[in-house]
Amino acid sequence: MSETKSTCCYCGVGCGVIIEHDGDQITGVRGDPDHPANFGRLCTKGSTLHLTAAPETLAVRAKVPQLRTTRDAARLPSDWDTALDHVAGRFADIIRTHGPDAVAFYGAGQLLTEDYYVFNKLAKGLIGTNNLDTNSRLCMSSAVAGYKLSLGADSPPCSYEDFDHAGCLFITGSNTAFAHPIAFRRVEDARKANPDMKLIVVDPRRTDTAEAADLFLPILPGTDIALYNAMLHVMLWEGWIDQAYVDAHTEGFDALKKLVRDYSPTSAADICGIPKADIEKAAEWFATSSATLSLYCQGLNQSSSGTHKNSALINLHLATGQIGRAGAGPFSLTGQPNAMGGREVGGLANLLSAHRDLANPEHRAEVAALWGIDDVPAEPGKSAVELFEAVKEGQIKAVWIACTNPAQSMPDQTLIHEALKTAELVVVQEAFEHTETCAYADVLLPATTWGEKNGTVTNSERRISRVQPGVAAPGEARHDWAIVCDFAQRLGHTLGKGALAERLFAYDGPEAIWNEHRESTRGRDLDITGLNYAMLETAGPQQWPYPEGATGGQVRLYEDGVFPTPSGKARFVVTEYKATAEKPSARYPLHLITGRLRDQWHGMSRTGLVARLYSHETEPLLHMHPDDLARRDLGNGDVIRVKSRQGSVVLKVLETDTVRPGQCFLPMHWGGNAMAGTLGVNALMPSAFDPYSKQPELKHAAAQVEKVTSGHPIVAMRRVDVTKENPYEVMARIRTRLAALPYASLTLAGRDVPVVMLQSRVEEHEPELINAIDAAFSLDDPTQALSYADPRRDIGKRARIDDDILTAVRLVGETKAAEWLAQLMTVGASAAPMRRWLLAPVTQPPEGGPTRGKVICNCFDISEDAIKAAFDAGESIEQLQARTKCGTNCGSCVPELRRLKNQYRLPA
Ligand SMILES: Nc1nc2c(c(=O)[nH]1)N[C@H]1C(S)=C(S)[C@@H](COP(=O)(O)OP(=O)(O)OC[C@H]3O[C@@H](n4cnc5c(=O)[nH]c(N)nc54)[C@H](O)[C@@H]3O)O[C@H]1N2
Ligand SMILES: Nc1nc2c(c(=O)[nH]1)N[C@H]1C(S)=C(S)[C@@H](COP(=O)(O)OP(=O)(O)OC[C@H]3O[C@@H](n4cnc5c(=O)[nH]c(N)nc54)[C@H](O)[C@@H]3O)O[C@H]1N2
Ligand code: SF4
Ligand SMILES: [Mo]
Repeated sequence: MSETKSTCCYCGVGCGVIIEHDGDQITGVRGDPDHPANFGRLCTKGSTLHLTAAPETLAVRAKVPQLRTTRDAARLPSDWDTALDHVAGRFADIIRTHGPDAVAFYGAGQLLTEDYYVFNKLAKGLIGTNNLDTNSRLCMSSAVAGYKLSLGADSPPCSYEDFDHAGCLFITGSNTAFAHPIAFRRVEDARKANPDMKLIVVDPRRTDTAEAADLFLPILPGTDIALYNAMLHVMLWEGWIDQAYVDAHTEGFDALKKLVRDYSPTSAADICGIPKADIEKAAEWFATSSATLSLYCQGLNQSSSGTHKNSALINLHLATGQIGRAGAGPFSLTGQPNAMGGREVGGLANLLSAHRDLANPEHRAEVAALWGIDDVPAEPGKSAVELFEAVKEGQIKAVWIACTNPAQSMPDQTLIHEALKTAELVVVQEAFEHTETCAYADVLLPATTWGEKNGTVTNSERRISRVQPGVAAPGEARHDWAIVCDFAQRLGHTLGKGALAERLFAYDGPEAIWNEHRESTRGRDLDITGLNYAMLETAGPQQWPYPEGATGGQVRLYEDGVFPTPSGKARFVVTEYKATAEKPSARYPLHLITGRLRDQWHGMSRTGLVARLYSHETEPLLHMHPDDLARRDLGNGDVIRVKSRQGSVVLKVLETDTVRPGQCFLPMHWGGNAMAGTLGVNALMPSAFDPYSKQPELKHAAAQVEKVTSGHPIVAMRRVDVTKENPYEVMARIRTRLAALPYASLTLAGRDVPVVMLQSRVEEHEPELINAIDAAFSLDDPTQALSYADPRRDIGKRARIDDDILTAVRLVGETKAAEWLAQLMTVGASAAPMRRWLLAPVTQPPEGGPTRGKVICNCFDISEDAIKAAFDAGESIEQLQARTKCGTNCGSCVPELRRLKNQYRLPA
């Protein structure tokens, strides 16, 4: 057995992990006690990383290049030479005929810095197009634009250790407890050490993060700017402005002062739907605390006024001098593990290497000189939404997608799917071949992924960590940077620029690429010329800037009050409040919000492989307030159709008072794979975007909800013994048989033994469809199954027991027992005592069989019912933890334990 130090491939907290392996197979993972982001801790996702690399997951890995030469043909296994020569030939043809802007690249903040760097150089340096954008456009581009507008550079000024020095923490548009769990553990620690610290949380929903707040502001969605402007209004009125700081280090305050006169707390209370007194209290705590740190994420960025939301918040820091000191500053949390690294190398259609701007001719000349080429194209490239629009319009003929799944994650999925159908050539560079986007690939290039890759990433606090391989690539998969460099040289030769391409892409490994990137930062705000790979390995991860000769990275920026603007002063931005692009109307009365679940990652290509990561939220569910359900005569668990102006999806409804009446919440993870028959959640989202950052408004849509009453419910489930069968192959088989269903939810359940779960409605009694489902669930042999049929009532049921364990069930027409049957199956208890009840219409077996509610503590498998029972019996959180260990490992569920103990009510 060996161990390799690396970094978690999920969120921007950037936790260090130690990969346990035998050289061939990853066997375990634990937190790296020496890593300064997490000091040994991991959340539910990080601590199950090894399960995403279990032997059976090889079934869904992309392992060999695949190719089809005509659209109607099936993709066939190929080899690297054939696949890359084919793509080089097609790219060269298109570039020669239509110019370099007829091709485009769409990447991701999950690529390593080295991968990103060569993609950028391929597009902007060799081909001569700036059509290189990434999913960071959906994620961080408003934060980038906000920092640059207000402070002059895209450099988050804070660090995690600032949590320990803050007197007031202002968390807005961030569900830190779910999306940056280990950062939230550090916030919890800081509050324990400093009980006087005030925590303010701004979120339309009562999230687990909000549950922990001293002051919770459940603003109406999209109304942030009105709130921040009103807070500034109060600060001015009360004399809480740090005038000396404003005078010495900022400009533009007068124009802003004029604007915020109109934002009285009374008018903002009305716009935001919160009490005036709470706005005043928030302003007081923010302005008068010893140090105020704000943490923010997609609740600000993913908005049609995302840039100004960022700037309106930064305005508050500048006006009160809450910046450039320990514990103070505007701290944008990055989403993806290398969202920051992508920005460093200029991986967006409007950026260039080392925080340079494409629009700046000097910057273009500097990069051209660094690369040894004549020039970098001046014409800005297309941003994500514009890029896919251009693909659909036929302006862009070939699109190369790497490390992202736009056929799930982009807004307006109808447009995206049409674009991918229209494109002349779609190249997909992926680690897992079961994503929605792979279905459109003409060429699928298999990439290595976490556990196999080698390079660096930068986390939210500007800290660069090494990513190192424990095991070899599966099949013929190659590293992303290597695929790009190989392709670049082939394309160069085809285009008659062979010598140039060979020179530009002559790297013998990721370190050579990183060293070139390092050189590009010399003298810039993110200067890392004092670092090298060996240092990152021996001295550990380091923060930038870290120029040559420095003895350490910089923990905090702007301590001297000098900002990277022409005048050296930070800028107040006049930020006017504008409503979300989509507003509820009589026809679409609900404000739909999207966001994240604790245990799933984006389109679920990785977390969706791990059965236990479904136990916290088992299936696609629309979260709705009880009043809204009652108004529509809906009950918890009813099947509904959600419609927006863009599209519709069918799923179940979850009754919850964590959203206010008039709003509803949909997790962003469920795509067309999990919600078969639909285009997934983002079928509903509009592609309106912020004018400065071009980041789409993925958080907000107007929606209506109606009950689906046609047809009969069907539930089918099957326990998969991974030593005999592959669960993902079982799911794939089921998926191919689902074509006849109008919609279906296809998920996993269970813990050590996965259970495949299908839920849908069949329009009428369709024996062929039901036979097909029975076949997929191993229920087609009547001699092997218990059955019950009442054709006149359209009820039919089957159950199968193998070795005294319930292994498969299918219920049509009447599905009351589905929940406890699933429980019985996942637990794998003896089916004998339940045998008489397996096909009965009972929500609970009379013997009091297993029902437990959702699993709250994933580490120790402890359910909501058990926790509620303990609290009902008078146990404290500490007593529960002492007895069951609940929440004592990764701690991800501690906020939820607190919520169950102490419910907070939202205003109507
Ligand atoms: N578990 C998990 N963690 C993740 C990820 C994941 O997929 N799963 N993805 C990572 C990535 S890439 C990202 S970008 C981050 C995202 O991290 P976050 O932004 O923290 O997560 P979200 O749940 O998308 O949105 C945060 C909150 O914004 C609130 N919100 C919605 N509209 C508004 C508004 O108008 N104003 C305010 N103030 N709040 C609003 C939502 O209710 C939600 O609770 O998470 C990272 N971490
Ligand atoms: N409605 C709504 N939509 C949203 C959001 C929201 O809040 N609401 N959030 C948006 C945000 S912030 C983000 S960041 C996006 C995320 O959206 P995506 O970028 O689509 O998210 P992932 O599913 O993480 O896609 C990454 C893909 O890369 C593959 N992969 C993993 N490792 C590697 C590797 O090393 N190399 C290669 N080549 N491939 C690899 C994975 O299998 C996966 O398919 O979603 C956005 N969409
Ligand atoms: S908080 Fe969780 S998901 Fe994020 S880096 Fe750490 S272990 Fe990974
Ligand atoms: Mo993101």
